[in-house]
Amino acid sequence: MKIRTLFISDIHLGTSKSQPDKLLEVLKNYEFDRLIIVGDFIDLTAMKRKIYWNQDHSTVIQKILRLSRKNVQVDYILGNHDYYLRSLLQDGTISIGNINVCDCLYYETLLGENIYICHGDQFDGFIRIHPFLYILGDIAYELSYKINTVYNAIRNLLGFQYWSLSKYLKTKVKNAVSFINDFKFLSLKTIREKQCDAIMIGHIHHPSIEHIEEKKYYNTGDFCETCSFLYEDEKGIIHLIMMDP
Ligand SMILES: [Mn+2]
Repeated sequence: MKIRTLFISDIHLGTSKSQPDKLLEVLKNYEFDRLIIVGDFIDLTAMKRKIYWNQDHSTVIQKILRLSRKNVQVDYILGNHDYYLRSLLQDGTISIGNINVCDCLYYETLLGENIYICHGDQFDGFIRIHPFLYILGDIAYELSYKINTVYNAIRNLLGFQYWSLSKYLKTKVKNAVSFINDFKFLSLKTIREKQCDAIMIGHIHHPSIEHIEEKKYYNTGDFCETCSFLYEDEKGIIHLIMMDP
């Protein structure tokens, strides 16, 4: 299918939770002029502890490099899991091959909607105030993910449907501190400060397209659990797709 731009984030390559096979499916099924990676593409933070890598992880990178050498404009916005690359940035941007690496960018749709795009960890008060607790949370998340795999293997044996523990925990725990709402509130504040029509982030693995006070909030989701992404069609409309887990 021909589209204008594909927006993806939170692939977390290098970890076992990453689902590069799903992303490869998307890269195969869509033809696009521009690819915008909204952070946490390669999980360098997790790879410092433990590396998980298979052929699909390599193929994703090769495929994107190949696209960037052809006619596709590729932008790579850095997230908190690939922030090590931020030290490479000079004046906020650097090019690796044909890929433009940056911290944020402005994007205009065919309909003239002006979108400010960044990974979103900038709004994460939890990371800012408790960086150490955040790392602990990350480890707990990985652990819950493993427990979930075993639990679902049993459910599957008994003929039950897939159920996501970490998604459940995330909704419960983060709702308790109105985590997601804080994101939307800070996003709205940023839209006003940057004087644009919309904001697009990733980071919280919670895909959505929403109207907030006449502005728009887009979240690209992730390729770990929800396997979701956004795209702009050739008419300038942005769509959210959630694949089966
Ligand atoms: Mn992130």
